[in-house]
Amino acid sequence: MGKTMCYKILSDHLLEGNLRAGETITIKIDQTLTQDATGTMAYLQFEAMGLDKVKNELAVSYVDHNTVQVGFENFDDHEYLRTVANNKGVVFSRAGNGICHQVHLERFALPGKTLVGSDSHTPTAGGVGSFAMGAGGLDVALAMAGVGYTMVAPKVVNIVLKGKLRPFVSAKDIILSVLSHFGVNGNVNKVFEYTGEGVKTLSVPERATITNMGAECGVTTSLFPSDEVTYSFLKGQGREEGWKALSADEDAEYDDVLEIDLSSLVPLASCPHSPGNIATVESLKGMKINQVLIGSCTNSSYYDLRKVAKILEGKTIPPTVSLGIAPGSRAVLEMIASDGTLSTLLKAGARILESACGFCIGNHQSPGTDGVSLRTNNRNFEGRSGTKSAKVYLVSPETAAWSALMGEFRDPRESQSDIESVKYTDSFIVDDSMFIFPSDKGEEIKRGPNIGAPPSNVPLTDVISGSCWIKVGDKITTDHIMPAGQYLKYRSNIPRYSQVVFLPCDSDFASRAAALRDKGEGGFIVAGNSYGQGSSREHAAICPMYLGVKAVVAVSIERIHQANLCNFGILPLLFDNKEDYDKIEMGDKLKLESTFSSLEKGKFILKDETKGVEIPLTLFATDVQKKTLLKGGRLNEIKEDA
Ligand code: MIC
Ligand code: SF4
Repeated sequence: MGKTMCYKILSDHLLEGNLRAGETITIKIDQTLTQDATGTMAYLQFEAMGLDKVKNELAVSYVDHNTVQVGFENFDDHEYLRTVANNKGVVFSRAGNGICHQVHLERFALPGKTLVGSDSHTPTAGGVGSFAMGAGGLDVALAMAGVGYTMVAPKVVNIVLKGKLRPFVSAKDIILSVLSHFGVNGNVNKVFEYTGEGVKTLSVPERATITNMGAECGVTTSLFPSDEVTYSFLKGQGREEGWKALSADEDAEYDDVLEIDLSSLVPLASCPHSPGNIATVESLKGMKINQVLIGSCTNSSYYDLRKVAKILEGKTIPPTVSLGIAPGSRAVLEMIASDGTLSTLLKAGARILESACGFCIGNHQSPGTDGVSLRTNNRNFEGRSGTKSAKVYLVSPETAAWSALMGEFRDPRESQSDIESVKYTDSFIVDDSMFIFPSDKGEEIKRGPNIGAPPSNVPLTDVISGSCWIKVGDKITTDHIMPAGQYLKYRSNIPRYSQVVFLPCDSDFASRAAALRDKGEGGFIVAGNSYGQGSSREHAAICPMYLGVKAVVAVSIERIHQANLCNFGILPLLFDNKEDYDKIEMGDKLKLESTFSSLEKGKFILKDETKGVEIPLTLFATDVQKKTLLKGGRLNEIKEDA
């Protein structure tokens, strides 16, 4: 039987375990990436491991999330990141150089390499055939220390692309159609592998838009084959020596197959408040809009912006619309500046934003009250934009540009622009001057007052008594658990950041939890389906841990968040019977007994002493993670091993 591309790369990197779907395996990690909002914790944790230098092939630290810099905190973080990178042998990408995933794709990602990044959109690099996964900062720190990455061998879903996209329909519409099929949950431990004749009609940036947003389905990663299109892209970047052909065998067997006829696709949109709420743009036609934002790691390439400029050319946006455009990297900005595209965008009334995450993470450009915002990024969770009452729709750059001109939701196929005259090109400006490559003389590490040590947990106790501190519903994202935007600057200051745990759901949570913790109670979070979807931020585990949360009891938990819970010693427990979710109420007295033997068996009984019921639960953890949970988290294990 032939092999999938996924299993070819995994078997090349296998360190331990049986390479069969569902088994726990450990693989060698070639490359790592971090960004500033998760990077400070990752490097503090790396420092705690006591190593002089990183041990993996390539480690890159990007500054792209916290570049608004209100107050001293972000600049201090950047200085810490710059100096620790220099000291530990990490390549540093300075603020202004661009968004980690766009820049990594341009300058470092390679077919057949493994990459883990402390950001959930790391699978963007799958656009060139890299096996790239998002992970918590601690897992990335371990990969930098040369420790293999332990994961569940995935099921592989084959997405067969047929035909060719029609004008004004683009890669974003492909991934939105994948999302409409698979949804935002139920895809844990799966990999999407794209094959079929349609693949060769897509450029690398288009492929990367698709692999980027596989993260919204919750898959481990997404992969495109490495072919002549990949070669030409890497050649344009001056990196063709890293190319190799890589694809699935003709007779590879897959766990599931979805066929998409590209020529039948139409412009689509993700409606509020989930990337999985898909509608056709045609069905939204006429809805008035206030804001259009083009950019983010999903759709900010040179090709994207040239298509946008073609639609805007010679026209001006109406006074009721604010249009912001953030090129994905400094190289993209340089290219649009040198060929006249930038001036077309400016003449159309666009506000040019920094090459950074910015609006996507709610760092700026919050919409007005009840505003309708069309964006080309990948997440539209309620409140993520910084305005709770706003409605954010995710669309392609073509839909965004045409709607910006019309002042309302409109299908870009109505536009008369000669979009087909915009040809994709692999001729890029390459300029590495905003990278700092590590030198032999390690610089002294600078730490501002906002940077505290990562806290660790206490080891597991045999009895956990406490109560249900919060009960939440389905699809609780890490943005609900740990809001970003204006609070991002506290990422390196856990006591301060912990004050906003669950703020969007329950503004009293943090103070109530801290008071109960101080009385010696243990905290239980009770949740529905797909708890912890979205980002890789380990703060969604660290801060609840800091407040005294001991267990999450849920119907289901997403992959990266489950790993983060284990890394910080919080038990991830799943209801054996979904209906038991209804039995527990907030404030109920809860108890777990004989946790040591329960951990061993993977089966727990939760006593709800208020209701007088016993609820059977299954531990969602591998054997390796069970050991971590017993010690109260990975940091304790590391300290013991040292
Ligand atoms: C996101 O898009 O949600 C983020 C911000 O990039 C996160 C990382 C973080 O919270 O710092 C992610 O995707 O992992
Ligand atoms: Fe940055 Fe947004 Fe991409 Fe996250 S999704 S890395 S915040 S651009």
